[in-house]
Amino acid sequence: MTTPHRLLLVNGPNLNLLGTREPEIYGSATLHDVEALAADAAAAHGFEVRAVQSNHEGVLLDAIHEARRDCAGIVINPGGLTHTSVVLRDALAGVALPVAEVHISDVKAREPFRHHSYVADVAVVHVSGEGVAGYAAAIDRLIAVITGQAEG
Ligand code: CA2
Repeated sequence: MTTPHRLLLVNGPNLNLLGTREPEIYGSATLHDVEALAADAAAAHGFEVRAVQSNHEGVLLDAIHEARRDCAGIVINPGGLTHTSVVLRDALAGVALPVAEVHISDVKAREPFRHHSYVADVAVVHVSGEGVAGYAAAIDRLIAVITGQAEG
């Protein structure tokens, strides 16, 4: 089977609030801006993006499972689920697609409870603290892995 030129972009709980509160931490871009930026970054490499954001863990799991059918990789900002969710980690490990983990803020420079990620060791690309531009950086690096230009 040929590799699909499509990525799944997953934004977890509360990221629908981007651009409305806490701009000192998360900047002023909205979720819509992030999804447009991601689509542009992927298009530069001939890929498209299917974007999902949900405040419901099961919706995210279903989207991740579905990606097995027609996506080549997953870019995910799991939000607070990063620090709590074994089931999200199991879903990502279960679909066996390359994963890029993105955080807008520098999680290692924040509260200690944000320092551990259940997703980190199932991801091949990690971007944290680069603001929303980090989504584009993660997409560039993930596509390099998918196309064999970088090691996963
Ligand atoms: O820095 C990130 O991208 C985070 O994944 C964002 C999560 C946080 O729990 C992680 O530790 C780091 C929080 C997402 C909530 O986003 C909001 C955006 C604007 C206003 C309120 C919340």
